[in-house]
Amino acid sequence: MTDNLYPKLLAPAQLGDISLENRVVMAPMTRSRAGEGDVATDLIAEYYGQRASAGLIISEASQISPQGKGYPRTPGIFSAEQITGWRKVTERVHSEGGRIFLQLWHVGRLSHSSVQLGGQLPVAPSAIASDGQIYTPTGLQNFETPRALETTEIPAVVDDFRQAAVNAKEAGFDGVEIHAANGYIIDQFLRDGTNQRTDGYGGSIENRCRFLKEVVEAVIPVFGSGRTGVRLSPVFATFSMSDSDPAATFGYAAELLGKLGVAYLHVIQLGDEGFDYGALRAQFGGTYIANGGYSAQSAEQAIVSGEADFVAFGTPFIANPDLVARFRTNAELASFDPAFFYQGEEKGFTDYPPLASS
Ligand code: 8OZ
Repeated sequence: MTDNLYPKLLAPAQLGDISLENRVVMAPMTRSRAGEGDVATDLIAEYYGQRASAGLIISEASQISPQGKGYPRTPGIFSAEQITGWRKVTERVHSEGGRIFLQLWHVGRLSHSSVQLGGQLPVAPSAIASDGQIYTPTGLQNFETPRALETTEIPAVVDDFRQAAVNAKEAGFDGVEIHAANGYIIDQFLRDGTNQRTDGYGGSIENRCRFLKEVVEAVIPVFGSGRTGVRLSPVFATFSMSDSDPAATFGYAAELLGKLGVAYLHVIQLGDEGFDYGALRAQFGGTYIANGGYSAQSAEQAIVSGEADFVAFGTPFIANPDLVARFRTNAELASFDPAFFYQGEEKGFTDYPPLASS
């Protein structure tokens, strides 16, 4: 064993209410291997169990309701069978000494009537379609123009987030992360490119942040603020996402989340020349998880310099279940095969060996 080159990254640390073995977080990654009924399977339990040496695992996004689903084979967290499936995952991770949060997800407009109950249109803050196409059971299709939620319908969607958190607790998760990033429903409310509402949920930044606020306020009592995190992606531009003033919109959101006292803010730091993530972090004022293209070395540097408290790694965890051990021994990292990101069952999923047996 070589000297520990990453003494901060690999040291135990407190995140909200929980003690973590290290500051390496496994980022949420959709892998599209859920079973019948969008249930997490034994294979999924195996996959997360293999990665339990991460300080914290954040699960792949899990739809909070049938309406919140947009893609084939993503695991849900609303049915009894889904709770049972996820319980196998949490038991496996805990038996390996790990910690795992569930990511709560509603796709909003990034869905298709062919995957919605009764063939209904997907819902969103406003009736504005994303450019591009979506995978459906019958192949790639153009995104449809969603139906704008009535003001009176919004409390039920907020309550779906709360109930999903209750279900996550029943399934044995250590906490939840609210997915407010990557162009899904909360992000659609936050940004003025997708939110043109004229009620209390649109217009001003305060109004556009109201849905996020209500979701966070509904979820916090379930696990406590020390076990409730939020993920944002201020400059994510896929799926026609845009905002006229990301610094102001996300600055306000970060300050709001700081006041609400969530356990952490997890930020996908794309395009860092154009956006001041340091300012965002200061506006939040709490524990900050940085994500996006970090190496062990740059992660250590980010923690030492005070740029981040924890660093989330996504794709490095795909082919390196023992990523933390590899960092510790400065071992080479295996590379993943993107052909198996979203398909392949065990192939490209649970068949990447840890170093000792490779
Ligand atoms: C890749 C494919 C499908 C969904 C995200 C939940 O971007 C996702 C996702 C990623 O946050």
